[in-house]
Amino acid sequence: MARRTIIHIDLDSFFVSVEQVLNPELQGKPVVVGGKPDRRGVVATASYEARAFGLHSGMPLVTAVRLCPEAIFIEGNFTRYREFSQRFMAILNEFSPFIEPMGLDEAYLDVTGFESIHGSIRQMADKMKQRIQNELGLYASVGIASCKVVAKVASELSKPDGLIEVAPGEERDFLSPLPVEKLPGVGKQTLKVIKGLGVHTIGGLSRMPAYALKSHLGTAGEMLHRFANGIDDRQVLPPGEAKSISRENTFGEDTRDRSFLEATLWTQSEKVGADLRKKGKQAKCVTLKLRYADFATITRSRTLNEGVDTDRAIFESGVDLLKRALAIEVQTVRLIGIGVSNLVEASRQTMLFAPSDRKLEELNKAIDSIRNRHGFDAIQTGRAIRLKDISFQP
Ligand code: TTP
Ligand code: MG
Repeated sequence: MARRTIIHIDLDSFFVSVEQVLNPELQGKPVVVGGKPDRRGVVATASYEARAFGLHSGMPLVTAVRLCPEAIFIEGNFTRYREFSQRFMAILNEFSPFIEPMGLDEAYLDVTGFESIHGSIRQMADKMKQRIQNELGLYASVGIASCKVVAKVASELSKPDGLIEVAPGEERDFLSPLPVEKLPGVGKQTLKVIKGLGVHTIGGLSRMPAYALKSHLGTAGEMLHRFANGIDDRQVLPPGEAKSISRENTFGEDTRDRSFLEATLWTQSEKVGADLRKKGKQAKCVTLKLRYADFATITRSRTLNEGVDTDRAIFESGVDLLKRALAIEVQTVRLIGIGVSNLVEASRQTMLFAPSDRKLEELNKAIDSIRNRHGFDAIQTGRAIRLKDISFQP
């Protein structure tokens, strides 16, 4: 994948800071948004002055008042926060159209190549911070790196009012000494497992064999291993851009007929593949969904090393997942579906593929173009013949 530059930006103590902007008397004081301390409830956020007393998001208010009796407790007003959030996102939008908001006060921006406009990405980030401060009165922290996970860790580490830029090639060295809980994706349960393996730093995690993490944590383990090594090819996805594409069908009658299930899967794979190619994307994850006669619904996913966009590749992963699922389940199937996710830009290096893959790609393109002109049913491909009496939604 070509080198990218990603910014992660997150406002400091967001809810509290908005309250402090609207009521300057609160500035410089320990302030908590979350509710009155005489009620049950938790801290939504605490000002940095209150954090110095050990207060943090999620802490019961009764604990917060015990640790910091002089704190000022505010109920909060979500409408106000949403309005500040919209103004924050509007400022970011002026810097890059490639922006993925995460909640109200945080976003990723793809700013690859934007240094020419601003001198450097760091200067660009400084301008963003300055405008947010001038126009909203809020402070933001920024991480700049070659991928999302490193940018996110960098902005967290820089808080408050900070900026950390991790140079390309320095990702691993940057992450390595940090405690493993700083890595996004490491929640409470995962942390227990990882510490049980004697690992305490992100560097320690990066040196574990990937298969060992997989055996303890499943596919999440593989992802964390990549993250710990500073590898993360997740794209910055503006809202509205599909994060997954899928098709599913419920049968009139439950079945375990393997060739019928596979034929259905094939037709679904063709539709998913066509959507994927239309968007110019490839998928790095294929998910099979099954609902059994008793309505129990399962999904089984496979993560792929390379992005795929051919019908065949999607189908083959799906069939393999189907075989495994049916091997351990005796019930008949009511619903089958297939989806793809973890979408990446389609690489334009088709010439590097094996000739047989190239042929497949060309075949898919030819079929796509006939179907675009004459409708999906204009062509029936081999496996789908078994389905001739069944009509599908497009
Ligand atoms: P965060 O960005 O996680 O926290 P923050 O902005 O308050 O502080 P900082 O980024 O400087 O560490 O969350 C943004 C807002 O979301 C936060 O102001 C309040 C709200 N929130 C909750 O309501 N409950 C929570 O558990 C968390 C973590 C946040
Ligand atoms: Mg924040």
